[in-house]
Amino acid sequence: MKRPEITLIGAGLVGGLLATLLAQRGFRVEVFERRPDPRVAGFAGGRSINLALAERGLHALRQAGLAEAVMQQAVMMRGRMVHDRDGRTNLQRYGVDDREVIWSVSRGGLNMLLLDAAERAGARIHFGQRLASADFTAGTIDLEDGGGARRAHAAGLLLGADGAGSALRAAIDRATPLGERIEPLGHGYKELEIPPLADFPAGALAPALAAARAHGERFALEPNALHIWPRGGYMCIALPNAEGSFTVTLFLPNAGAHPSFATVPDAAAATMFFRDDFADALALMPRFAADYDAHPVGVLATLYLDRWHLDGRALLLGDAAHAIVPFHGQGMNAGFEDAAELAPLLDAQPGDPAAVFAEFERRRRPNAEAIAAMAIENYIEMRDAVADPHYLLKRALGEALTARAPRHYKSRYRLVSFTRVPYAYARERGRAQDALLEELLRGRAGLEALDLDAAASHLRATLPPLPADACT
Ligand code: FAD
Ligand code: 8R5
Repeated sequence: MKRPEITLIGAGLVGGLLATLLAQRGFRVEVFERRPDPRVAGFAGGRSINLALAERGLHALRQAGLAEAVMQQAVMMRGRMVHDRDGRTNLQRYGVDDREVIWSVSRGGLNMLLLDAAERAGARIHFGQRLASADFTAGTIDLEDGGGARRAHAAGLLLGADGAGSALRAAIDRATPLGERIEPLGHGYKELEIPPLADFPAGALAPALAAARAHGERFALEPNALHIWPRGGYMCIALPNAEGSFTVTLFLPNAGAHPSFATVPDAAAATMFFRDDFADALALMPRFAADYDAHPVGVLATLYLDRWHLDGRALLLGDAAHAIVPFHGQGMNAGFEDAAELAPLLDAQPGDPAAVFAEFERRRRPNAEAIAAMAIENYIEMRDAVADPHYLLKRALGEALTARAPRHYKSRYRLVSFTRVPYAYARERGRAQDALLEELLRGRAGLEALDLDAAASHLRATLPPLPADACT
């Protein structure tokens, strides 16, 4: 059957992977990317920004033959390292052992690896070409180069992987409204940095860290963890970079509370705030003040659409279709899962894109809605529940049930991060498991008087076994 030419907008993470998967299947793929080629220009200012890669994303990379190359530069994160106000730390493992971990990878490095792979597979990427508008009747798109010059281009099958601010989404919406709804979280974020130990100015390190540096240690914190400083209405996190630094992110309400970005507008206010709330982290950020003043406050919101495609002419995927808040570390993972699902569908039915797009939306949209909701819920869990006694008790009971009835109990976090069961299933199963934990714990402040074997029997009698693909 004749294969339509693909016109892909955006060579970010999802665009790069999708271009690779489609070109590997013999599609002719033209990609238009607004930004210059990062492999030539050097990546945005040289700041290290990282992302958490989990099983869904890793599996999609395996489909393209890229998982091994990505893992070369990845740093393992076994669990959450929780930092209390007094600087004490406690590791909460994500999974049962080191087979269930997430990975910190460099965004710039991953993007460049995907661009190389896409070109190797035969995709043609045109950098510095911004989609300005689309004419779906004429079948053309308008592209603008860096100098502002516009040209019309005959479009093939249009795929939009142009991110949360998607221009293709806006163009489709003008032709046929997509039912777009954007829900701001009301909190923003700011990126800061803990440099490698080697980069600390002389005398800026506490004696224990100075000694660690002398022994060749590169990291100022435990490298194999995702660090969290939960503080109730707000928090900091830190993810390790392979070169020894950590990217720190502060999440705060935008306004209407203290602390908020309104009441902590600059480095002077932020330094006082961090002395009170994040003293151990502040001591590891020699460039704190300059970073705080130089880096913008990032916006956090969830994007909901009623439709993801315009009949057989154009389809949105990745953040363009379902941008979510970051608290489950699943935005890229979900977008990679989109790409890995779309490529075989198109390959099987290249002559009927309208049917493929409808089927893709039918399969993916309920799951996008589920991970969007779980991501919002995980903010609450990360920023306060990780230090809440009732939460810790539920966690302990969950672990006891995991050991006694592994085919009937798997935490929602593990279903999301270490399996590929649909997100909507993970959310439903999580709800059912949570109700059972609450029932077992009613009126209790500890596990001492609870018969754990009887609890496991009750679980087996109450919930069906997990599906086979949730038991990896
Ligand atoms: P993007 O990666 O945003 O790529 C869109 C591309 O389209 C860009 O290259 C852009 O230049 C291009 N483009 C935009 N407009 C046009 C246009 N008009 N014409 C042509 N090209 C255009 N997800 C995780 O799974 N784990 C994490 O730990 C994680 N951490 C994150 C940390 C940060 C700081 C942020 C901001 C996000 C994080 N995410 C994480 C989410 C993840 O980054 C996104 O879900 C993912 O990048 C989506 O990929 P995408 O290709 O759809 O969009
Ligand atoms: N995204 C992440 C998790 C879950 C951690 C846990 C959370 C920063 C802008 Cl906030 C966040 C997670 O439940 O213990 N895994 O991966 C990544 C996260 O934030 C990323 C780095 C981020 C957007 C800023």
